[in-house]
Amino acid sequence: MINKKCFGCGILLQSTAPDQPGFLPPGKEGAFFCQRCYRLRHYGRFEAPADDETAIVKAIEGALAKSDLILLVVDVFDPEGSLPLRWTRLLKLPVFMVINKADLLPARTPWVEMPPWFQALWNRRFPGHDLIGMEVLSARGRGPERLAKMEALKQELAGKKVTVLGAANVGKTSLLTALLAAEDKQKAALPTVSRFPGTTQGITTWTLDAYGLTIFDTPGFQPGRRMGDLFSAETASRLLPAKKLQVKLWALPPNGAVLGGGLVGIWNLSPADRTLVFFTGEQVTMHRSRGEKAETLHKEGPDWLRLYTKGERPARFVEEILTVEAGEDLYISGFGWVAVKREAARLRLSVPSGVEVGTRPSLVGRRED
Ligand SMILES: Nc1nc2c(ncn2[C@@H]2O[C@H](COP(=O)(O)OP(=O)(O)OP(=O)(O)O)[C@@H](O)[C@H]2O)c(=O)[nH]1
Ligand SMILES: [Mg+2]
Repeated sequence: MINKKCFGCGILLQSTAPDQPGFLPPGKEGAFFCQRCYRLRHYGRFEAPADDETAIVKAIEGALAKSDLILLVVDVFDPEGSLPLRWTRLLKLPVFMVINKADLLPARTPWVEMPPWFQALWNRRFPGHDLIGMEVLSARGRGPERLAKMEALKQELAGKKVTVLGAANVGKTSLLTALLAAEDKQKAALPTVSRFPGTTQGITTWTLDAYGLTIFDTPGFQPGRRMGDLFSAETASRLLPAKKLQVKLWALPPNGAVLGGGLVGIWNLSPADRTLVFFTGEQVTMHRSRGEKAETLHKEGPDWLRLYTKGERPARFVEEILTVEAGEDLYISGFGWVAVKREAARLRLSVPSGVEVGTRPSLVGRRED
């Protein structure tokens, strides 16, 4: 044991067991990053984290015990997946919500529409827990506006000890990096961020002296009901939008279907055409079809359609028939959503078993049509 934590992911470093977490080759004991972080940062090669959810929750509780405040990070692409009910037991301190990845929203969507929408979801999920503040931002990116947001957030949090909490891949470490960026830190001394869930493995502690602010970054666990949670880290990373959401509008005839990534099938069971707007990550192939052809394509997931790594085909799909009112979304956690325009639509949905789906008031696009 070297008795020092990896700067990148927070794991305790050691030089004795190459196949165990936190390994640093002998002779490299002075390095800041474990071998896993080194490979991830330099070659983009990801090795799954060792800890299970119980160990992660224990580590998070340790950080919470030293904190005044929770900085809860949620991903604008997957509000429901970012707010699993299982958070309830961790919400022991005042909560400040950061709605991250706002850059993914269509250009015409005003960011100011997000806080009231997320506040309503929060109230439905965690009644009795108050939010002490909310901020919409993009942890990734550049520009003076982003710097101003980070400055405002640091002032808001000044003098506090803060635990950053959130599901895997929502951008906790990216937010921390953005907060540290203006502090003149070298890139090489910043924590590891990646498109794979499970990057951060232990608690890392950061201080911003000018603000009397201490930040604990934490590992995120996979809540289990997001699409990516059912697959390998590689497939999960492909579901993650890296740039503005792919928005596709279709007038779907009766019995017409839209298929996505070999993962989602949606059929229009309404008696007439329905206008549906699909929001997904840019790597999801969407395809319109109908009849027997649609059933076969969805069932077989041909190479050109499927997003998941070959061999990862879900064992079981479940079907649901539901009515989505005009002005509502049908959300598929971790995959995206379908906004229904003008008239209510009766839809048949097929998704891998275990994924959270449901209807909600439209998140964006109220003036998209
Ligand atoms: N488009 C966009 N992507 C972001 C933003 N913030 C983070 N990401 C991306 O989301 C992915 C996950 O970011 P991380 O900061 O590693 O997420 P995390 O919550 O720390 O994840 P774990 O450590 O696995 O719990 C990376 O690919 C980031 O580049 C953002 O504001 N906009
Ligand atoms: Mg992280």
